[in-house]
Amino acid sequence: MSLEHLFSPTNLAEIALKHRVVMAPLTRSRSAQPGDVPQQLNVDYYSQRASAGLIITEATQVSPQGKGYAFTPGIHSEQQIAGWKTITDAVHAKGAKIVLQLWHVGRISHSSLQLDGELPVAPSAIAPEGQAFTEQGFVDFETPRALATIEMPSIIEQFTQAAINAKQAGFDGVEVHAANGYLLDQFLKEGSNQRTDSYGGSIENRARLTLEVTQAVAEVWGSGRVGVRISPTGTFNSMSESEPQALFNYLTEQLSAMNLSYLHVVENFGGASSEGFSFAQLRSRFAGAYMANGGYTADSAEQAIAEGKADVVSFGAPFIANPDLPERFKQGATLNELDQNTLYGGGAEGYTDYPSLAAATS
Ligand code: 8OZ
Repeated sequence: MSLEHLFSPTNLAEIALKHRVVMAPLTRSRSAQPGDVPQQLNVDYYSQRASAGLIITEATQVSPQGKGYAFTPGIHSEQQIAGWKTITDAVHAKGAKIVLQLWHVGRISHSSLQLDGELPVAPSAIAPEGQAFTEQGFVDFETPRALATIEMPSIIEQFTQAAINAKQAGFDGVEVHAANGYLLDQFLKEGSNQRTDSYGGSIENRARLTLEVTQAVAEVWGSGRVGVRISPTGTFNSMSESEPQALFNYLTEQLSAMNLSYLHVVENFGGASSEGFSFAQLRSRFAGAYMANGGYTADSAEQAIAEGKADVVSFGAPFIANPDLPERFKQGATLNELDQNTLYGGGAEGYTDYPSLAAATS
């Protein structure tokens, strides 16, 4: 099958891409300790993958409070900004584009990961099911502390400052992480949001924080360099929503009016069913670029773009095991298999030692 659409250039508003194979954000928990600082090992990993049309970094905490997993990087300290700068320099030297994913985990954290052992914060005091990944191993989630209405500006401020820091670190833009059960998704979906203030209840109220954060970040970067990631049907991290179509149609219309770079839609993650949900309704409501994600192959991505269902497609798992994924797609080459045991934490093994085609044939 020809991959002419997948390998044609495009513009995500202000961000120009040489082709449409995007590296999805991937948590790998390998920043330097203490301080959650990007290091040379991470430079090697990202520069190996710089043949992507666009790299979206792993989720990166906007503040100490926004952290929820051991060893994930931040973008709130001088050392972290300097560490990220070494990554953006290396990726740019190879001619690729890279945006930073801005992350606040909300309740998907643990007091042992928070400053002064404080409880994680969330829209409502409802504990998620499951366990947090801490430096001491997996521990049960706690019941989070519900944010007071007067604290909401400080949440927006955390994203704003992180967006400013990302600019200093030399990125091409930022992606607001409003997917997969983290803070913004916790506000969006009713199972985790039982607030009675202007941030809970109606769809308009539940969408408010995501819209305010995106607006604030767009003021820092210019809207054409800001993307937003959503997972309308996702149930990962104990998410539930009875009216996802109405909620995400509304959110998408509001985001569309901001003239953003792209909308990044997790169509499929962790086996949750998307039956009955129309991603086409989001696509038709969004004026900017639509980035599809979740279980795509080169052929299904080509087809989605050819049929106008998406503008670009992001690949997660395949990019972990295949640093030269675009080249493998072009050649129709076999893909390396992913090692599930080296996804999170550790060093170079399962991180920077997956072979490229060139290495395998030399
Ligand atoms: C898997 C493990 C840890 C974090 C996400 C940031 O789902 C994540 C994540 C996924 O967006």
